[in-house]
Amino acid sequence: MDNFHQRLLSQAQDIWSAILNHHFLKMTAEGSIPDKTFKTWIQQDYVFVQEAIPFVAVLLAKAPIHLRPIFIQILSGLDRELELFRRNAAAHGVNLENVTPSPTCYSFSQFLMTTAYNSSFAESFTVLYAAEKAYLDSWMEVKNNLKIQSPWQEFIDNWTNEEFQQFVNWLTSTVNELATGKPEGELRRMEELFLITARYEYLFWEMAATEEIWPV
Ligand code: MP5
Repeated sequence: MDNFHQRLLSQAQDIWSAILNHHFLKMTAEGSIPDKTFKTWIQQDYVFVQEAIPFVAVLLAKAPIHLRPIFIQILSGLDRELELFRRNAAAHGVNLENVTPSPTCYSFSQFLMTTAYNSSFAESFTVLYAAEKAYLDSWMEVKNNLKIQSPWQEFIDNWTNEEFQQFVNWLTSTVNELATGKPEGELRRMEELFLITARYEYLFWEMAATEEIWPV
């Protein structure tokens, strides 16, 4: 199926436009984002990426054998990404030790693991696709509207570079392949998980922008 990803994206159109119009991204592009707000995102996304490793590892365990090599690459890419977080955190005085995951970060990470364990490979893969596509499009929005020399350039480059774009292209064609021949019930579950992931992506920017913490 060549266009299942279009069905996903068209179902998520309103959520996607809310993500791309989020003021966290606008402020980052304009350079008006308070340091403290951006640092909240660094801390929470560091935790999120740490938790994405077991999620991808469970996907690897469920993956058809010909996809294993690429899943191994994804895992080592995530490990390198943690290094990028640590380097930038050290340069900007951000403490990454003992970060308490915010309600949104915690709940999004739990959702990843629950999906990986309880859903089919195609369904879990759809969650990975949604999360990576949301980051590509979000950071592209920042890059295309950048008004300043950003102190956060390494993060912008990380999710907009050629290699990452190609990775998301691969995710797109693979989600289409996985959808091929699946019964409508499973396609609907893929769609539902895509929408939930997109909503979490919106919430993640909102969480950082409001510096969300547990109220009690
Ligand atoms: C990604 C991320 C991208 N780092 N954080 C959130 C909340 N969503 C998506 O995933 P990756 O694996 O860091 O490219």
